[in-house]
Amino acid sequence: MNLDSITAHYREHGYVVVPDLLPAEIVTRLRDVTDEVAASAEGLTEETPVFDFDEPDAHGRAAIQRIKKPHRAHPFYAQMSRQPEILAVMRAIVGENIRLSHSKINMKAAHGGAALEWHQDWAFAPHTTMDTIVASIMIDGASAANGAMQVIPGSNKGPLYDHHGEDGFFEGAFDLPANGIDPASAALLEGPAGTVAFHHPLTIHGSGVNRSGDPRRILFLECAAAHAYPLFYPVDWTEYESRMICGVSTPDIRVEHNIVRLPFPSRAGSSIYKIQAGAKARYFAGAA
Ligand SMILES: O=C(O)CCC(=O)C(=O)O
Repeated sequence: MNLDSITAHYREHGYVVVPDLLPAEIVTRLRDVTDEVAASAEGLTEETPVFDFDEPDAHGRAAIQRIKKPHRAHPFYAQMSRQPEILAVMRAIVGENIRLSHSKINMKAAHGGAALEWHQDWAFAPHTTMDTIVASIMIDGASAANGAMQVIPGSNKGPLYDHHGEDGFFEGAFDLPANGIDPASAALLEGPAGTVAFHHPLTIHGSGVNRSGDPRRILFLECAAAHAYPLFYPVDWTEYESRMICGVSTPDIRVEHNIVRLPFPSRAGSSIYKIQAGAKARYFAGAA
């Protein structure tokens, strides 16, 4: 796929899947570094600043659910956020000046892993403009069997759906059929290891549990144009500046007229897994 067809697909459908974007040696290194970082969690079951875990099994062993902020956990992940092939796509979509907002690796262990219910990232992370984008880098091949992400094509055109429960608390998920959306219309973001998918902040997405015998690990790089200021967390300017990954920073922000509904009040902090634990909408978990 060339850059024009990548951006055209993204703009029309709210996502694009690009196989073979990354050099083979980078894909191998990504898998090796992730194995190495994951090995450092051996024997742990309780949350640490780097790891979240699934519920322990009958033997008291807990699989890693998430590596938090991997760009801080290993320099290779920081390097990944500046990978030229990924930046080329993001620059074509959100502009030349880009900041890493957040990174994470969601792990779905073989025969397990947590489902993530349908949601839009804009409900969690509104900015002053919608010039934000997420790159999902498949560390392992992703398929229907191992809980690949699914997206609703065209949902990037809006609207923003209500991710709050009846009691007014943020639940980080919503019910598709109740909002007239057929989950069967979803597209699967599948591909071999090294495939990179990009999605828009309004694109509805989610994923099921891993029914296969192999892990499903995805590195997510959540990025924003330097002119898009986050509306949902306090900024430490020095730390904020340290996350510039392309071009130059600016204190001049742009403001667009977009619907913003802050992810508050919240009972569960910032982890989507914990936030969705209280959600009524249970499409993927219900299907497990
Ligand atoms: O890991 C996945 O399949 C989906 C991740 C996601 O949507 C999230 O963490 O916000």
